[in-house]
Amino acid sequence: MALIEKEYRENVGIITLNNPKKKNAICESLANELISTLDHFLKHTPKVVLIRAKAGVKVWSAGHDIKELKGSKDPLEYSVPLRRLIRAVQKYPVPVISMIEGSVWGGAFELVRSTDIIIAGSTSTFAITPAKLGVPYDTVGVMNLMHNIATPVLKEMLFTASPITAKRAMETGIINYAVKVRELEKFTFEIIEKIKHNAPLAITLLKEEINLLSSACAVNPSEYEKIQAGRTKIYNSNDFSEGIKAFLEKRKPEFKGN
Ligand code: YXS
Repeated sequence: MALIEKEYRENVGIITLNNPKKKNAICESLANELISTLDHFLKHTPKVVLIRAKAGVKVWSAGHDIKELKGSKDPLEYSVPLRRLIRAVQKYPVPVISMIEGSVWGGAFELVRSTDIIIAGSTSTFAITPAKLGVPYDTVGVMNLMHNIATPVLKEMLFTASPITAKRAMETGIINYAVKVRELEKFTFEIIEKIKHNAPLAITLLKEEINLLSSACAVNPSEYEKIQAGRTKIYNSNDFSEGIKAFLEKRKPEFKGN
């Protein structure tokens, strides 16, 4: 069964997440379907791509498919589906807009943050949850999250793993707009119309420049290796396995710091 619906109309590619059974969790097949649909749309030279969920959902996406997380395996290394999907969005030659209804969790929050413009219904919420599951988030992911989120706000989101409202997200620059849910679709397509009538070559270059310059950062290699060694320890830790197990057993995790 297709985990997404795709539509192409008037130079806009529209991708609708459609895996309600798993609250649109980003499993390998959903990530692969999203990537191949992005590629497919390129054949029509789209001006904009929109990623959305079905109208009325309570959960836009529950984040990485926890059932695909395994203890003693790096959950976020370069080639995992979520990493490939986020790179595909960041390198996509036209603006990718995320239209949000419902709650956004974990890796789906990073996916949304990797899109270029984020328009949410006012009742949406956003949470980033490695601390809830004991996941050793990777440096690329942390960098993607850091883009223009004030450090104290990002630390609060990461350390508490609690959702923040669309209003707070807009006030802190995490998203572009929080609008009434009944106006969300109309408002989003008004923004899309404005982009569609501007110069595509200039927009493609601007997106590439912004993404390149905002991810430019010098890291001392030994410091980088130190972080990777720390990550290896964590994804081999009892806490990481406990985080996954607790979710699957529908109970609160008991982290012991080992
Ligand atoms: O019990 P069944 O088989 O019906 O399945 C349940 C859930 O297990 C399943 N489900 C998921 N399966 C895999 N991965 C997920 N992320 C996931 N989320 C949900 O969907 C079925 C319905 O879920 P249920 O009963 O909990 O629905 P609900 O409406 O009561 O609650 C919706 C949520 C989203 C509040 C709840 O499902 C939830 O808290 N999900 C986990 C959200 C989360 O922590 N996501 C982070 C995933 S890990 C990740 O993205 C990164 C690696 S990190 O952790 O680093 O950020």
